[in-house]
Amino acid sequence: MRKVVVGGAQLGPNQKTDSRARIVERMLVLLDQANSSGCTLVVFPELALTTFFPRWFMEKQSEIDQWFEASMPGPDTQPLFDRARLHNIAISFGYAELTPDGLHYNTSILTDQQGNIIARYRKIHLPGHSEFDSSRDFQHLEKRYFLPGDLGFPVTQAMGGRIGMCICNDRRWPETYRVMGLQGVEMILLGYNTPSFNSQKVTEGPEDRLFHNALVMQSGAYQNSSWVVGVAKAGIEDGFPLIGGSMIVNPDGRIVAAATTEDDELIVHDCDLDECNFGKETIFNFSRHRRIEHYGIITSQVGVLNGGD
Ligand code: CDV
Repeated sequence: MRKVVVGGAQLGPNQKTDSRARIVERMLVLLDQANSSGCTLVVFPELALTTFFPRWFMEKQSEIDQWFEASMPGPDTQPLFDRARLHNIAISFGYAELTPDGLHYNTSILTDQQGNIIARYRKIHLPGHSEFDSSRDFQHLEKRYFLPGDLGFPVTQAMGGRIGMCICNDRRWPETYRVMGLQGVEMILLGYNTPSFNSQKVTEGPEDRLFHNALVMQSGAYQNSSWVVGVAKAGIEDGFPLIGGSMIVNPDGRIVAAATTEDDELIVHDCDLDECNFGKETIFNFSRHRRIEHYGIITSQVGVLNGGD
């Protein structure tokens, strides 16, 4: 048995006017709760430290950069690392990263239980658009503010197993899970900020969004025989609703813990990484069953080619 007691630390909304310090205080409360529940790993959402600022159109780089962290930890985030170390809890959270070279990424990090950053992931599937779109009720300007991640989908030896990360829209793409699956991933940490409505299709509301959320995480877990820890930033942020639906999914694709609110809420499950073994050795034994001679177009072709012949 390789046990990791995982806390999924869903955050309620962060408003534009909330300071980093105030948001970190709420994260510390969740960390303390996680400690009381015996957690050894706590996962926070995408862009945990700020509002989901890509919903706003900005032109001035100085205005954009105020949402980014130039150092991690920085003065506002150091208390998170200190509290996690005190509790002997590894943490993972998302934030907007400004590198020393001036590059902008939508990033997640993972620490060890001593508060050292041991893995970093930069979001690869950036949804949305790069220019103001007057047809939308709200913007989704990730393509404007972030570069696509340049680190691939790394899987790291941590917590006695193989841990990977991805961010929000990545969870909708089977390639995300499979690239980590091929590195033997046993637990995927995944934060998200998902608007409750599709700004381009008014009929797609929260019920559909929650359904798709569960569908992709459950299938990704099952098809790669890996735990998936999906954690939302939820609730009404800057007047725009985000879904909750945080969940922990086991390697069989079943939801074993689920959030019930759209607020700060901790979900906990005692995960045994050895539960990944059965699927990886049988139906999803990749080395026995994959037929890569037929998969070439997955990496040589981006869009759909007409005809297919
Ligand atoms: N933050 C995200 O990546 N959100 C997307 C929205 C645009 C649908 C998501 O896939 O949830």
